[in-house]
Amino acid sequence: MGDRRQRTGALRTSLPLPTDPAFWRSPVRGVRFTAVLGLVLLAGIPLLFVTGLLSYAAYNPDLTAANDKTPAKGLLGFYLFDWPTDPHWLYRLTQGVHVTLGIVLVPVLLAKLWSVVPKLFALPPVRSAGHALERLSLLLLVGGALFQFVTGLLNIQLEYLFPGSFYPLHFYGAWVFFAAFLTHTCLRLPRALRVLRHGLPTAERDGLASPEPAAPTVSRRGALAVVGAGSLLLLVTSAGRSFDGGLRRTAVLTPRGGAEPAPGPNGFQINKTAAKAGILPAWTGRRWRLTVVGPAGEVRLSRAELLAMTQHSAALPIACVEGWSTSDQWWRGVRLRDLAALVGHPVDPPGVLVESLQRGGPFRTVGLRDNQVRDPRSLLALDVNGERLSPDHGYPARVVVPAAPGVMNTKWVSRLTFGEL
Ligand SMILES: Nc1nc2c(c(=O)[nH]1)N[C@H]1C(S)=C(S)[C@@H](COP(=O)(O)O)O[C@H]1N2
Ligand SMILES: [Mo]
Repeated sequence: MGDRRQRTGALRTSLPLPTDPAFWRSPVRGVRFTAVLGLVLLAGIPLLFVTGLLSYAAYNPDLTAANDKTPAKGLLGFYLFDWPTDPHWLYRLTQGVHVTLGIVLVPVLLAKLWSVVPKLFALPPVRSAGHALERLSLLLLVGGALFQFVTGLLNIQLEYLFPGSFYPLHFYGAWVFFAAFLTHTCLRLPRALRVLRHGLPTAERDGLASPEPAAPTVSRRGALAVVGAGSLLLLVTSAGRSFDGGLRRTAVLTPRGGAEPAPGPNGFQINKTAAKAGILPAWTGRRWRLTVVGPAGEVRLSRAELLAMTQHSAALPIACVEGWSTSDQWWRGVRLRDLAALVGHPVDPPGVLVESLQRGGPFRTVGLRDNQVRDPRSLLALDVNGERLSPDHGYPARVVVPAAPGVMNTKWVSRLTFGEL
């Protein structure tokens, strides 16, 4: 014992190395602190995983190649199902939870990683084959966690940083991370619960608590409170972007928070403006026609002709994959199923391929499933909130579908092809 103290003492006066347990001096570290944070993540991360999988299902990726951002998914798509149209706020809820929870868990994740960092440097690096395997699973766990949180946060903060490639990165990353997370939970949960209930057996060193702790500046409970306060702060500065008006103003930390872009009926949030999407005013003027295609042939309709058809209203939100959403807007226009009837599908219309005037970009075309086309609230909207659509919200016409991700509400529609997906 005396030997050891001398040795570490000598090391520290020359060069304190992170591989020396005494290098880590915070008195906050310890298996209890780590276990509490671990349990919070145990509650949160499965919910992140499930809402993330739902987000992928909501794109209806099996319907058409246009919807599928991870075509090589193979068996990982085993759980896919037809995304419903009820309740109409479904995606607003699942994706709002996914993104907001991801933001809120950041302090917990960082604190958890901080609490176990001495183990990263512990010597010897590998004690046995089992230990080697465990460390490998930790590499996937820590790497996976950082990867998922960083790609998710970058995607919501800098929208188009990795257009298209975000989906495969985040989807495959999720499976790797969750597999490692499950393994880790099976290995560590019993011990974490035991420690929280009965404390650590006195003879045991946990490898986390500092052998020579510095004088405390904060208690463990205080440190947990700081982490909790950080999460709470992130919650109250980001959750508001799933609402309108005053609540949205509280979301000062994330895009689509703060004030609405403009006053008036068309003043709600815009994902991509017409200018940004490269929509030229000449394409949307009087010469614009909607082409509708079905077994009975092709019909071309002007906006005036669409307005002369029976108009229907639906109160539906815009709910973006990036986690922001609007409350229900009053859309008015022609039912998708009425357009299907025009081209040879008088009853039980099939799905439809929607195309935009937009020349490129990942969202210029999307497939909608038959249940979405058949829903009487699914519209080719011409007006919103009692006014004609603004250019940025998709003038001359856009699709709105209940419960669907914003991505499926194609703006500046040019062509609807029923039945061919
Ligand atoms: N043609 C086209 N339609 C589009 C998009 C786009 O980039 N191009 N973005 C989609 C996305 S990601 C969202 S969230 C909604 C946003 O609709 P809004 O701008 O009217 O709020 O439009 C969708 N429709
Ligand atoms: Mo979106």
